[in-house]
Amino acid sequence: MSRTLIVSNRLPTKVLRTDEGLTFQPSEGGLATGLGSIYRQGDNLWIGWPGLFVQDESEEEHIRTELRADNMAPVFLTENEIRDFYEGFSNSTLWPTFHYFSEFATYEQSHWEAYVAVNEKFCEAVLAEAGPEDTIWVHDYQLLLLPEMLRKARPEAAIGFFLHIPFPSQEIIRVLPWRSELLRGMLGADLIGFHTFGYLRHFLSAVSHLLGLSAQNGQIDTPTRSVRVDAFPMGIDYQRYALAAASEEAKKHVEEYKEAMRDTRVILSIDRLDYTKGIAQRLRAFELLLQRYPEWRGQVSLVMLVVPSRDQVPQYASLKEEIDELVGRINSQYRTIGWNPILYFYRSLPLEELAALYRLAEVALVTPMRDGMNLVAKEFIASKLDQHGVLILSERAGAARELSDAILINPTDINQLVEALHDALVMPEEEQATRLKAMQALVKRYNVFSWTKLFMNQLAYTKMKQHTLATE
Ligand code: GDG
Repeated sequence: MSRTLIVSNRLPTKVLRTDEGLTFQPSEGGLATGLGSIYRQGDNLWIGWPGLFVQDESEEEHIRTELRADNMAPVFLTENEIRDFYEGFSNSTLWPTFHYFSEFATYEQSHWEAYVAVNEKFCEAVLAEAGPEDTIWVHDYQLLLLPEMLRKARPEAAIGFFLHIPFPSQEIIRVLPWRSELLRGMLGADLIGFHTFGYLRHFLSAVSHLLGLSAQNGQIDTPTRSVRVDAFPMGIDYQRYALAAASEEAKKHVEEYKEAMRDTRVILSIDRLDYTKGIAQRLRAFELLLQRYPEWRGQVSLVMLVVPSRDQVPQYASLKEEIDELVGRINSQYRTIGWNPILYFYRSLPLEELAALYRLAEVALVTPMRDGMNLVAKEFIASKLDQHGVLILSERAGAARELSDAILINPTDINQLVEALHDALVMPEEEQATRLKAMQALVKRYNVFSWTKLFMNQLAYTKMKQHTLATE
């Protein structure tokens, strides 16, 4: 019997050490939901880091057994590995580089060595589980070397790789001292997926310029094998967000919020703390809106949820300070006794409250500098049951390729952002409904389940074709 193994840096369950002992908390991320239908089936398995440092072997065994019961297998990482592989190479070298923030990138040989070593550790964990017939689906930028490592050990295995972040222009990639190793690492897969055709084109150009490999019709020919590349824009679990927004609980929250905010209109902003998300630029645009259009003072508030993330990386800590300062300055300048311009939350909220915010907001302001896809934009669309609401979306988010009925903006053009905010606030209801309906049809159809299916079917097809060619 062949199985499917999903491999990602983090498992869809987070293990926490509390006073009562270890607790196992399922993650609610989009990937966990989308792949839930796969890894929970039969003997399938999800392999990844469970999010804590183990103290001894008995704790390891305990975690291993608990996770096994839910079709997961842990890869244990040490504090040094998290520092050098995760915070170091993954989040201080690859993340800024792939998001066009090369000025933030560090190039540390020791981080690179940790990255290689941790990818090897993952490779061993996968090999300990994988049979020759199994399908292996590797996820994201923390594991770029893994496909090739697996290929060396299992030349016949079906290996897929999906990149969740942008793939940048080859001019940017070539700055990396380890560019060829990284590209070769990815090419160990049979199928490589990206969110958009733009990222795919960048990848093909990098492979051609840096490795001298040619590509035709979505196929790269290496000296020994051919590798398929394609775009698979990731979707969300549409029903989950539509149902959460429709729930009595969300309705109750919305009524509470409205009363507390005295019916002030709401512009919503939701992100992880990250310099790629354009949070500070968004605050400056909101400030300029209040300056340029004083009629909105007292009428509109920006509800801004920033979820803590990667606070061990220096740029994230200074971004947090910048946001705190901007919010403080804008609020102190414009607030009145009864009105707060910005309602800023630095924490994460449970899904029901998130759904209530999506339902309440008239405008969603999704303006990343760069974003692989951006699922928040799609979740907002799915939550708008009454088809009343406007999405302002950065043209540099992968989601902009599909959501062309949003108000698309260039996030560095602050004037355009201010005008988009004003336009959104005065947009006739009929136009809002027309735009939302078109986007809802798309987000509903191309959901996370169809995304998973498309990728897995394409991988199976690629494998079958390779096999047919080899036996001809
Ligand atoms: C990476 C890529 C790509 C946020 N706050 C809360 C909360 N969230 C959830 C959202 C959404 C998810 O977190 C964020 O997903 P994004 O796609 O917006 O962004 P990244 O985390 O950067 O994800 C990105 C994605 O991978 C998938 O390929 O789209 O481009 O960077 O689902 O709802 N969830 C809860 N409480 C919160 O406070 N429960």
